[in-house]
Amino acid sequence: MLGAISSQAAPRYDLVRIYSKIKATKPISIVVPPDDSKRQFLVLQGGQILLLPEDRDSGNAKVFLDLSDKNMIEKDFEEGLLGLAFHPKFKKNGKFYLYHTLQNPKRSCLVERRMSKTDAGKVDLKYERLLLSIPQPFWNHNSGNPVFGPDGYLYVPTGDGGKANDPLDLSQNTFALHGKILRIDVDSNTGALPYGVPKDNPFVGKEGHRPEIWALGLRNPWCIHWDMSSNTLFCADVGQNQSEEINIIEKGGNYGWSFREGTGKFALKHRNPPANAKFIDPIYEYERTLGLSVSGGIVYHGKKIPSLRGRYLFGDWGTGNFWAMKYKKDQPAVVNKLEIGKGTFKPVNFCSDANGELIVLDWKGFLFEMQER
Ligand SMILES: [Ca+2]
Ligand SMILES: [Ca+2]
Repeated sequence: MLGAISSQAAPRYDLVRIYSKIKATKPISIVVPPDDSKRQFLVLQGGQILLLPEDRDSGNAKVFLDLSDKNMIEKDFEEGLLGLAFHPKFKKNGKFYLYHTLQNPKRSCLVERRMSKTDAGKVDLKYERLLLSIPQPFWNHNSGNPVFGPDGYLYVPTGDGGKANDPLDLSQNTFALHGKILRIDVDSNTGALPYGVPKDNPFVGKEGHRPEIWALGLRNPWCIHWDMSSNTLFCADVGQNQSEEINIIEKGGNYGWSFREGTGKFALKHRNPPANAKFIDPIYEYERTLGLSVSGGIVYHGKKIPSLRGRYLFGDWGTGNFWAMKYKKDQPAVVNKLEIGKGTFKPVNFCSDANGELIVLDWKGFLFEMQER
């Protein structure tokens, strides 16, 4: 196993339920637009985006957008509304981006939407611009939660298409957009594409490569996070049956799937990588004794939990285990398992609220804040 487990006595924490009067069925993320409004949008996998009220005791969450009548879901475990990202200039242009699945044919889509120019606070329901439509051979591993980077480009993580064993070998296929992190410019157009390809993308002009690819060899990244203070792109990649991974994404990096799972050879596939293949190992991995599906998080920069400041927080959807990682470039990651008073718990995402404080989303429909005991 990579990364050291610290043996220091760790502080203890409690997860305290917030917004308990709001029905948060299968929450995916909480997103705060970059417009100083301090609004907090709760994305639900079933297709709704709710505007959380300022008062955490209120049950009055307005529906911002409702896509639940779209034919998004055949199998509700990994399909549905899987991401929302506000344009960095949202305040000016009102644009935001949704990532969701659609059926017949099964696909995952990145769509640009915008706010009404006449009806303040409402979405222009007539405007919809399709940027990406990625065919999905299977219902699972669609990835999600695209984010804008410090460069203003949109980073879109995609899964390997699904089923087990990456059966179509898509993650290493540089013609395919599956099993990748894509980097696109939503503000321009390259050729006939509805988006621009940044000229400094690593595979621009390279034969046999889609130029949108920023990194490859991923299985089902859930989730990616740009820590703007250290200019680092974190990526949790869900494993199959060997390892759950935390990766630092580098331009043009190959993260190994499905030749490898974690730092080891992916044992179920009898396929050897090309002799010149170079893979980037995760900075941390854990095995089945600790969990079975990693949920990546955020680097915490809030004020309420001093012991976690500057730490990357992540957890496991299967076991409810929860960790804080201290990471500095070129140094081994130090990971602490957090002692948390809780019952069964399925962390699906770790988000910042409008004040930069942590909100943990439980797939069972609960939102929590964390308090140091
Ligand atoms: Ca899929
Ligand atoms: Ca990997």
